[in-house]
Amino acid sequence: MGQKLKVEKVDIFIVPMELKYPFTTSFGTEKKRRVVIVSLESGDLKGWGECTAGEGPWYSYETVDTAVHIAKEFLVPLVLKQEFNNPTEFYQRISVVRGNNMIKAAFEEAFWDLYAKSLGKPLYVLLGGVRTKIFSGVSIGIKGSIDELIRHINMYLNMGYRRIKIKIKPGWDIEVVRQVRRQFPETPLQVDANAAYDISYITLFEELDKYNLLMIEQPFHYEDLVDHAYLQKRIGTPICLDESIHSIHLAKAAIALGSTRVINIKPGRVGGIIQSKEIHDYAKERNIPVWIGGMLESGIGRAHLVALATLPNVRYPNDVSASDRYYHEDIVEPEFKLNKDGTISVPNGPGIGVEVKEEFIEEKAIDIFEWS
Ligand code: OSB
Ligand code: MG
Repeated sequence: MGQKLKVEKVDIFIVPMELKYPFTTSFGTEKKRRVVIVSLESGDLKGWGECTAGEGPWYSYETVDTAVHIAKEFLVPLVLKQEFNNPTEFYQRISVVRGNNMIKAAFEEAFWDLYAKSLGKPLYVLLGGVRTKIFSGVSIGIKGSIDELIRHINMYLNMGYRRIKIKIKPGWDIEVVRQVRRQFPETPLQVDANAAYDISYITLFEELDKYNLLMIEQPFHYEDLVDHAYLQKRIGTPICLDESIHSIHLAKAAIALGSTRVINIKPGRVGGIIQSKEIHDYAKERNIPVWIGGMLESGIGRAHLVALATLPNVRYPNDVSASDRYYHEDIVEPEFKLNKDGTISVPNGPGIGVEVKEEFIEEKAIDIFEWS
């Protein structure tokens, strides 16, 4: 068995990363992310995690700056110089902080990487992963025109992606889906509303139900489990909740109410890998398939997503695309690449299994905080 790991040093890097294409959802456009990278050191080992908070409180209330504040004032003092036998002990220690899941997830991810490296094992093996390649889909933002969207879909299908997700919002929905379906009648296709609608749009969803979509992601407000359940009774297309599911508790409520038939699991949103796994396991027992969502992560967050996507109840393609779908240059080596069969291979080295380009990060970082 492993030995206790003492967190001897914590580093936080704020790394600006420019997306290749602006990413527009019903709540706004992202072009540049300030990525918050957390590294934990013990002896000669280093573990890495990534915070998925955005610039503004749109997808979630967390932002880059609130994440850094919670890290500095609360999380670092809880873990620095402390010893942990395993990730569960680490998770319990930081659980005294309510909410703020994205920055807690970054710390827990870093500890998992450290722990897996201390055992010399790949992270996905420790998590109970069952596959060495994961199915990769692509999530495409709202574009200036339907023609432009169709060009992007063609580009990604030609690269080998096997599932397309498009964003919808009022005024960019039924006509878009109609034209995309006409061009791509057989392509596995799903839509994501990022909570832009309410129950008054029920006839629009009954109409969308006719387009053989894999699922409809988060149509309504993130707190509205009841209306999602009502909608799910009226349509055959599975509803998949994203924003609504912040924890195992909400996953239980949504499943019990019939608000969701599929769950998008994002470690940042649910507060880490342990919570992700707990939701995965609970859904598995109830025959609710899951898949792993993304938040435009750099290679560090991506590596954790890839490890989670190896779990057995991940039964749809994931929003985990190759590094070059997002960024000109990633911060890990090798970068994540798409195989010809639309999969991404799971790295087999210890921990996250990819090398972090530390010099590159130090050069690019606009802020670095260190504690030891
Ligand atoms: O709702 O899934 C979402 C990106 C930012 C915020 C919310 C979402 C997304 C995506 C991108 O859809 C998925 C990816 O990382 O490829
Ligand atoms: Mg979503």
